[in-house]
Amino acid sequence: MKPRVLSGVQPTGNLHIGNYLGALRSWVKIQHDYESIFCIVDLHAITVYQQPEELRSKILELTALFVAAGIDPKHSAIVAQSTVPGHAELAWLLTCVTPVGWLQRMTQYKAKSEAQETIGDGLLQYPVLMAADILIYQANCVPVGEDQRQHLELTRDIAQRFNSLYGETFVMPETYLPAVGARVMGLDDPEKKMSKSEPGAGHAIALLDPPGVIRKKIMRATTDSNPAVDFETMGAGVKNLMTIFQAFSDWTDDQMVKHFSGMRYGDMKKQVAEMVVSSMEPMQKRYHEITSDPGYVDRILAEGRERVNPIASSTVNLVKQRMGIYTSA
Ligand code: AQP
Repeated sequence: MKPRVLSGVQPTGNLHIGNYLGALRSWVKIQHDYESIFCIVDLHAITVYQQPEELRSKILELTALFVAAGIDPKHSAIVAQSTVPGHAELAWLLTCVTPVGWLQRMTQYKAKSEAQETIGDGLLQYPVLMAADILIYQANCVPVGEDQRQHLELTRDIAQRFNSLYGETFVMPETYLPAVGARVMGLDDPEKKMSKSEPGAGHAIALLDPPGVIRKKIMRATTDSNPAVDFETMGAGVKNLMTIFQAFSDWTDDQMVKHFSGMRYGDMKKQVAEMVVSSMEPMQKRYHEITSDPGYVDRILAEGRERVNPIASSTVNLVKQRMGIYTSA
């Protein structure tokens, strides 16, 4: 039996090249080495208010983007998290073994709660739900971007605590980070992670941005006061553009240094833009083909649910038995 891989993305805002290089591309690369489950984590999305109609359409858009990016729905289950009731159920069971101090220490909680007038409890519980997403499938491997590393460590802590209280139950999941592109920074502010929820037209490159928009965003990206690329002294903005190029091209460090050293920023940006545009084009074409069949995405989500729901139910049952909760025969 193949080991299992699990990961997810929130259906919020527009999926960007950071989400792609940090997560989605790894999924595509490794999916056939594993029994693969990829989730649209809509229960996570509502930890911050989402306009309901928009959320509904983002779930469908994201499913189509998974397939357009190369997830093979015949092999990999694509699942809307809320359609498998076990995720929320297991999250509650795990909440009961999770000290609140562990959750308050999470950097994403601190950052996201700062931006809210009133902090919903869901924002604090977010990493417990994420632990449930992973542990419910006994996933061995979780490919994510760097920003999720802390949540993965917490998942292992929760699993270990449960196992020590109630006996060996959960598999310990391993974090999988891409070698290049695990943390893509904002084009307008390279000190900040590229993020869907960050305002600013020049911040992120969305996967569905037309070529002209991609070019414009990259040409306006923040650099530094040097005139040309110098790998010894480059600032965060130039480094980020080099990371983006390298991640899309799969070039080695040596190739990057040979090709770009001394290149003026204007010329370098043009090459980065063309690399991104040509990488996005096939995905965008496929996305438009997929969305021209109105029932396709719904069928994929229904099939995904069918495939994973029995695994989820069996884990929830096991956890209930271990905890002593009543389970019908
Ligand atoms: N800038 C990034 N670089 C590399 N990987 C990234 N990821 C997110 N931003 C970057 C990875 O994308 C996956 C899905 O992320 P998510 O939607 O679950 O939420 P997030 O991590 O909070 O991503 P965003 O874009 O910042 O969304 P919002 O603004 O809605 O919170 C994860 O594997 C993540 O590591």
